[in-house]
Amino acid sequence: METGLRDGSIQSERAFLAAVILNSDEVTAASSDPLSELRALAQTAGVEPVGQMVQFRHGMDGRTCFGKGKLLELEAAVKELRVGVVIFDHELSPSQLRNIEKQLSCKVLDRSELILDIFANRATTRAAQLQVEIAQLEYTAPRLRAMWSHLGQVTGGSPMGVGTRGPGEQQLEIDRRLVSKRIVALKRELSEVQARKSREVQARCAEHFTVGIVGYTNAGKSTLFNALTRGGAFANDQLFATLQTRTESWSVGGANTVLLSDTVGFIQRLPHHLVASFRATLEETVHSHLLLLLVDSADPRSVAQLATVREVLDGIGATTQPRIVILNKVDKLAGMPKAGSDAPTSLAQWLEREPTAIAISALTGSGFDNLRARALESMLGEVREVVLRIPLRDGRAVDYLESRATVSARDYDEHSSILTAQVARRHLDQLIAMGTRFTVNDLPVHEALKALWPLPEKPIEQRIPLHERLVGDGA
Ligand SMILES: Nc1nc2c(ncn2[C@@H]2O[C@H](COP(=O)(O)OP(=O)(O)OP(=O)(O)O)[C@@H](O)[C@H]2O)c(=O)[nH]1
Ligand SMILES: [Mg+2]
Repeated sequence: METGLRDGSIQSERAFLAAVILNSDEVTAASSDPLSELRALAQTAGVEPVGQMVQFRHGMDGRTCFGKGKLLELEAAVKELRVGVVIFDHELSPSQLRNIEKQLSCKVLDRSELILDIFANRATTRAAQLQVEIAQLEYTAPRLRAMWSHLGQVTGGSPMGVGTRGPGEQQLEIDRRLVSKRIVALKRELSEVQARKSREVQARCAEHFTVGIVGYTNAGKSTLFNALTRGGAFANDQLFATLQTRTESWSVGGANTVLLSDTVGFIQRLPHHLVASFRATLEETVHSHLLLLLVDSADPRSVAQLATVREVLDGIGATTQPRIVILNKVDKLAGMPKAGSDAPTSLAQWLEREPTAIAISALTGSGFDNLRARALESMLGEVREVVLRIPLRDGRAVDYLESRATVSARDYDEHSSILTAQVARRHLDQLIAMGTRFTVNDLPVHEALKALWPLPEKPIEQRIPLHERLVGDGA
């Protein structure tokens, strides 16, 4: 079905950026350039920002966001600069959107629609496309409007650009019903794709030590990933260059190899529907044995960005594995003066704030040795020496251990192979999954596991695979 909603690539249009900054939002209000992120988002979407306007207020105007006088000012600017689209830095309600559009005779997008537009253009895998389309339909359906039919007068012909192939008024009711049906069908397909993906991720985590690179968009995750592995991830100075995770092996010293994953970047105020849809993409992150929290240490907004990353990780339930903060782009950091923000301006200041962080440059490779050493330490820290007793017939289990763990002694009795081995918990989990009947230190397996790796506190809810939580929770 063609809903007309996804044709909205706002390519090479003249855009005007607008924001209300609430007096309560001290950090943004104090920033010397509060619209810098919106500008980067707009450029990533392919439009040309030609002007911007900020109003400081105690609260948003319920009808039009901006106050009356400011809106008139905006209307004049839109005419004078021949603006094609006005983009607001927050979510607007459907009625606010309509009211502002009516007054400006010009297309209006909010921050969420802009981000969705970027995602729609970037999504290449089936899973990403499904996720984006669901989020778009859920977000846009209540906002379906007679798609700027009045714009003919302004552009002197048919309107161009985002959403202009949308339905007319009479179509709206029918379209809303079609949209609901479409969402149901897409969700069903997505849950199938995700169940498969989820099995893959869990199998990978059972067999290998897995490390996830996570961080704010544009922190340098893909650049680091490419530098440490044989690469293949798309890295670019754009927001949301990466929309799908990618996994390669990374040698952390000696014969030790881990699996490293590059992931989708986070952003502040990510549209609610998008977070829900992308949860499954973040499944890699939740299951990783170690998380590298990558920060662009030279970005004046980095402190808030790191806070956002931590919030998102907590929100998706990635709370049980160790996290290492990585200060990236230290090559850019040297003596950067930064006005109007409390961001650290030197490595020393950063380390005061994040004492256990590692400083690196993904571009020059500095700090990589340190990073490898810490990853290796984390990997080996998990290992315990145990004596395993495995039925003689179960050659497959013995082969598995010989190839994945370090076996230091082998013995036999009438019924069993007796192996002394250095194993990680995941090795034993894998033996259980293979149906092996074995003992650990002469104890029943589950009892031994509890003693060797006491469980971290973890709410039961977080053990439910993400895709199962996504399906049916409505968003
Ligand atoms: N100077 C400097 N630039 C870097 C460094 N690491 C990455 N970059 C640049 O930062 C930009 C973003 O890099 P990416 O690797 O695409 O960032 P990302 O975190 O994968 O971004 P998303 O996929 O959009 O979330 C690119 O232009 C990189 O060249 C670094 O250590 N120093
Ligand atoms: Mg990337």
